[in-house]
Amino acid sequence: MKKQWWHEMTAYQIYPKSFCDSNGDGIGDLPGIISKLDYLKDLGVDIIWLSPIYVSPLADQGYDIADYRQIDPRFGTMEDMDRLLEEAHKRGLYILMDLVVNHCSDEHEWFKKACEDPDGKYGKFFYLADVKEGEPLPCNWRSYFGGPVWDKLPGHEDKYYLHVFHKKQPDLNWENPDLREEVYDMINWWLDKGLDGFRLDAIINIKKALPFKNYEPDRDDGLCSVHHQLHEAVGVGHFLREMRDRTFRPHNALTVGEVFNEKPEELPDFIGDDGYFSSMYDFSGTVFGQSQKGWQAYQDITPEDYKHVIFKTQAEVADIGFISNIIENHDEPRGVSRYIPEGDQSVTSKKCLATTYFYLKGLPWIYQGQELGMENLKITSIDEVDDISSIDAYQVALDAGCSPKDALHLIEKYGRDNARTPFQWNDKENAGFTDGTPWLRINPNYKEINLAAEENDPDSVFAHYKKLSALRKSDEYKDALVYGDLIPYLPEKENLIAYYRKGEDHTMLILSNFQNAQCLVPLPKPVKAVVLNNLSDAVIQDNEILLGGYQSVVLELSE
Ligand code: TEU
Ligand code: CA
Repeated sequence: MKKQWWHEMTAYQIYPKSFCDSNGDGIGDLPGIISKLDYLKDLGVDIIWLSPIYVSPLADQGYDIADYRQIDPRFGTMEDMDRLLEEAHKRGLYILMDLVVNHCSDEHEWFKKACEDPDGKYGKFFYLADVKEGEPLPCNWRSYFGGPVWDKLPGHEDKYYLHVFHKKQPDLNWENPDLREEVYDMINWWLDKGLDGFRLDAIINIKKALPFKNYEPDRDDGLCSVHHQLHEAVGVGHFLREMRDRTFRPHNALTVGEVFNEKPEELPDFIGDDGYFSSMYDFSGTVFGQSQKGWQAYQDITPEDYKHVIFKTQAEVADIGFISNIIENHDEPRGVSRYIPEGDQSVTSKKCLATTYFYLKGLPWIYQGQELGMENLKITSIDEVDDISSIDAYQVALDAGCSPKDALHLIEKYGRDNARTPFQWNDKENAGFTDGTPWLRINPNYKEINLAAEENDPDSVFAHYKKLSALRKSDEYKDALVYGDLIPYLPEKENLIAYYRKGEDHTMLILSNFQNAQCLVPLPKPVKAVVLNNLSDAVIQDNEILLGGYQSVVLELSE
């Protein structure tokens, strides 16, 4: 793997709607983000990805774009965006936007024109099909947000359009070179403006298995998961390579793909030195335990499972490329609520999880609020839920026989609102996020979990994230913590997640005890230094270390 300019950096995801509201309308915005750039710099962040801020009806919170070249007024203006780029670059920060080009909004002018003239130029930007009354749909795929992927084209009784996500997110037809040209043009327009790169939304979906056909239904609705066709679709690489060569590569842009279903043998194509993207996320922890049947069939992830999946990815990626490591994002529950067994969430266990994933080989990502140890949200009624995928999953769970109480509990565990509640800046009204009424309610735990409380506390989760980032990029340890090989240590020892990072000059051993009980761990070599510790003591004796509950240490070993 060739070294890249961003390998030593720390990346951060902002969900703009919930980050910082500057004008009291209850919605986070670009001026709010600009006002927090110094905060991010102080945390140790170098790269910022903004979830979508383009003009959008917000049917899927901005992942339904009506105009790719305008900022939604709720988020600010193009002048704000230009100022954000300028202020970020002044501070040595890089900005990535979200590239959502599997689909657009049904309120995009392309789609409106397609409705006006399905046989014209813009009709061919989408997947349209003639279906007469009583005839079957072209295929029985189930949209990611529930229901068939086909809906009636507005204004036409016998025409349907494809949407693998929400019905307000019509899929763009990447088989059409005219559509691809429009997309490349738009990407170059942003990169020419000075944008540093993109996170590529749902990008694997741009290639469909054609012609459309039915697969074996996997629920009583007679539909099947989109995954069946994704598995069969061949040739996405052609589109991805073309897009890279026409846009990202000439601009030396940083790109991070959202890819869920890669096969290990495809990793070099995706993130090798000549890969389609700079990096892509490791979702192996995210997808663990999922089921096509719905959330009621999901299985929890234990520390042992977590260890298994992260080490598997690390072994597969090895030196092929640089994976992006996460514990949460705007689609997932809070990492501390997911990966730490229920009831064990504490400042210590949160730091333990943080250390564990942060020093995996790859680019560490922090999702807003993660650095405070923000947790999942409690729900008392389905009416409190905003997330469209949770609303669908709730119904699916009820249909499968769950009680309303159990179905709500599933949403508390897996729903997307968990990560979308506003950032907890302080313990004042609305957690300091807004002077108005927040668009989504604040997690009531903001009185305890908030930046103001953590900022000057050397033992806070926040302080720990600062240390994690600083240590990783320090001149002293980056040879090991950024570039060093990752080798699992005692992988069979239950509830211990341990690995070496072996650099040219340093050998580090990262040990994390994922349980409340103590754990005695043999040390392979004498310890030269304890460089990070989430407890005040490290009990080392006779080539052994006695780790306390959820203790996590970074040790430098003697050569
Ligand atoms: O997510 C892609 C994706 O596959 C999601 O459907 C994911 O499985 C789901 O959110 C889990 O509940 C991306 C975005 O990250 C997501 O926010 C968007 O809703 C989606 O694409 C459509 O653009
Ligand atoms: Ca606002």
